[in-house]
Amino acid sequence: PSTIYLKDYQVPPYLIDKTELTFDLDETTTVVTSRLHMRRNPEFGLSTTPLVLDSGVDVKLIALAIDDYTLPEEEYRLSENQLIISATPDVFILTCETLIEPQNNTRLEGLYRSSSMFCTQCEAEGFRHITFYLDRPDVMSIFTTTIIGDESRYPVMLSNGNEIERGKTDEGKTFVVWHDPFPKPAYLFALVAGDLEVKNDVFVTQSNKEVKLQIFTESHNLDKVDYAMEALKRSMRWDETAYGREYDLDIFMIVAVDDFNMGAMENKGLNIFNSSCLLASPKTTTDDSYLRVEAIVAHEYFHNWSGNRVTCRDWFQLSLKEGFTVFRDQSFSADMHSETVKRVEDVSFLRTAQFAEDAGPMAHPVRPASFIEISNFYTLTVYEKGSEIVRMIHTLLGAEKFRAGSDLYFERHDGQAVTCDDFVSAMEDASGVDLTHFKRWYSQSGTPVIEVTDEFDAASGVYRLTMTQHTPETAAQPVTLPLHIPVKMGLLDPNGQEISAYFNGQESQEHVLHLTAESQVFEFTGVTTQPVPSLFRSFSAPIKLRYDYSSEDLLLLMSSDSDGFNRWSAAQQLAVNELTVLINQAIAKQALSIDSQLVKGFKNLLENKELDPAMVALILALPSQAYLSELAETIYPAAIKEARGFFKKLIAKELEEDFGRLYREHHLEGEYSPQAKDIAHRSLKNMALSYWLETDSELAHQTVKTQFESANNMTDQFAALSSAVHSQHEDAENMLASFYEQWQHEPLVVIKWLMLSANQEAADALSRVKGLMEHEAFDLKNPNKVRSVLGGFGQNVSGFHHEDGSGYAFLADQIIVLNKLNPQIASRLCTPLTRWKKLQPELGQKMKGQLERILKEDLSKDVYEVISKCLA
Ligand code: B3K
Ligand code: ZN
Repeated sequence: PSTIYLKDYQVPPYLIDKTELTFDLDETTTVVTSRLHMRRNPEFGLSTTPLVLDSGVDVKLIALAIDDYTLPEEEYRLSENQLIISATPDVFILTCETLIEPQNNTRLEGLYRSSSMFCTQCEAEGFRHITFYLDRPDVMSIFTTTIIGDESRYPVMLSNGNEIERGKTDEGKTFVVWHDPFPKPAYLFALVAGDLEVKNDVFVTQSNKEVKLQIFTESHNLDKVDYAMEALKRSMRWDETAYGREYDLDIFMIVAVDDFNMGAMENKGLNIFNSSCLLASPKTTTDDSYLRVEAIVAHEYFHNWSGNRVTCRDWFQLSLKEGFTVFRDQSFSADMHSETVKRVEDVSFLRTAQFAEDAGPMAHPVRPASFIEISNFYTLTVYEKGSEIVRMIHTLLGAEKFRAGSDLYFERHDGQAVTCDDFVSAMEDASGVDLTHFKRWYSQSGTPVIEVTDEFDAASGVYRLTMTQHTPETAAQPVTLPLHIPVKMGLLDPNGQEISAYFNGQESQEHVLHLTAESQVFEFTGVTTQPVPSLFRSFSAPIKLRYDYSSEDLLLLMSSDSDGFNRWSAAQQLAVNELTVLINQAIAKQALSIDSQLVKGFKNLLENKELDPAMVALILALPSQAYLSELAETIYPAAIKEARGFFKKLIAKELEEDFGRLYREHHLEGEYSPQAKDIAHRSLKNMALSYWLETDSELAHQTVKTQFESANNMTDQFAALSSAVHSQHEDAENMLASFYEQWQHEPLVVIKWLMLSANQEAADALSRVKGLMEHEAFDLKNPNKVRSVLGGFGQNVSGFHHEDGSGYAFLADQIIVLNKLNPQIASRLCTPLTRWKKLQPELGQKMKGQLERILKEDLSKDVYEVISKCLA
């Protein structure tokens, strides 16, 4: 497989002004006819360049014509992934008839079947599996789509834009014509056909335009779309107020499908969602999933401007739309609920998963310089770190100038396919802030490490912070350079009061420092006592901080910092410090013991009734297995697990009474609602329960069962079940079985059950997971189920990291099978194997052996890229 480079970008030699598509849908072969109104691109220069269209192996060519001239075979060349026509006029219509077999499409890209319906997924390069095309985002075209199908099977036939015509064909089939007035790249094309029910609503935009809103699902799911509909309306309103962005078509549609490779897709006017990211009801959906539905509905809707009206020039610019849109959806969720809670959740995820990616063999800049398979670059780096870059621009410019920048960006580039540089230029031009140095964040990978030391001179009242930055080198990036890093910070006195100090002549309790050099000194005056620095408030940059905080410092920050994020972060740091001691004892096979300061911090925390229960719950959550693995120099999975288990029990025993009390205080009676206040109580109650269960309390053991049996909502029921499973409750097996019994007809609950079951720690974890794959509920062709079982297993320490290597071999077997069936899913499943170099050597070598075994197979580009980079 070959590597594609950003530096080789060229404008397209041809343009497609109009695209007319006809789909004749059928159970066996679907006929696609395209009429492409093409011309040579004047910007390209050379006027003799052949026309090279992208094609998929699965597309069968039937007829090809330029204007009215049917091309004989000697006038074109067809290879595995291209159709080449050497001579064309300057302006012409290319007509092409192709056959595809959506029912055999297990890759779930292009046109495919999901249960009884037809649906599409074209981003990034799926359209070429439908017909021959210039399948690249800088070719934007006006689409008109005719869908022909049997009315009784496909009463609903949808595509982008507005329905402009409907009628019967001579054979008695129904046809529907859709027209989308906005030029778009092929990756935003969508088609859906099926026997679907619809929920209708209306949104009136800020300029008083009525927009018809429709959510389509299979009939048994129609009762679960109300929440998504409300979330959609909130998103539409928010984008008007926060960004001045109004919706632009007369209709906005969303369709839920069960088989989908990722979360959802922002096709123009016709979003397609994985049903797990759209459907919600109190009895079947947890609070987390409610919030996820809201965030994803918002994310896809926001793409209408950040992605669709202004799109990407090429796929290296993916973060232009994804980083920005993640930033937008994070801000939206923060506004709808709690800003601090949202920030903690996002940062915790970033530090765990994106940092690990940035330190591993697939590390790449937010704007990658090369790839083999673009599907592999829909990553945490492009999305989450990309969002952090936009957030830093927001911090550097301030809210008002940032808004001016985004207004200018949308105005300047509406209808265009542009680059990350264009985005930054708009921000600079509207604000007058120079972001030249800052832009390095887009091209340099790796997580910067910031070392901070300080000195205080009581006599002069001067406090100095010395900051040094360094980004780790990698093979692909032998030299790394200093970045422009915004450091939001403040100082606390020993009583936890904010110190008002002078920096650069300005007196303030909070400062934004600009760390731009490799090493810099920042001097504060008017400081009367030795302060404790509160650094990188709200996580003002995606970095790793090294400052030698004592446990007392951390306890002070934890209880008193005015920045809620840093209160949480201090608690995490203290927990990490203490867990590290325990992990090292476990590695050395010593008895575990610690005189924990964190317990004292927790004690104070639990006595403070003023605090947001959601924040208390987050602070109580111990650093995860995954986060501790990311932090470790060498990962000892079993030692980390042992240390976490020991620590949790220790805390639970010390604070047993508090956890029992918290449980009762935060238990809600009455009807379920997914509003922030109630979610907060449930999260603290269930966190308390999970600790309480770690004690020998008979009452706790009884409580978990009662909650499991009598909860009126999935959050509480599933929390009880998970806690029982993770604490190895004696009834855990029975509870799992009865949960399946109760919910076997709800696929979205079944995937949660599969995940928890696969995740269950046990000596025979592997054979249990093999059993799950044989279970009636499992289906290898359904990505949600595969992710649940194999993803869940990848987090199972005793099963996946079994010392005999059987867990790794099993995952490798599954990757090899899925590589043929669905390369995108197969490639994602490789992630746990990408950490082999950091694993304790005996395990790392076993993992490596499996990577080498996979590499010997006939691999898709997707899997090849990941595995070969792991072994490089
Ligand atoms: N843009 C899509 C992701 C497409 C992934 C293609 N492999 C969803 C999103 O980010 O909104
Ligand atoms: Zn997106």
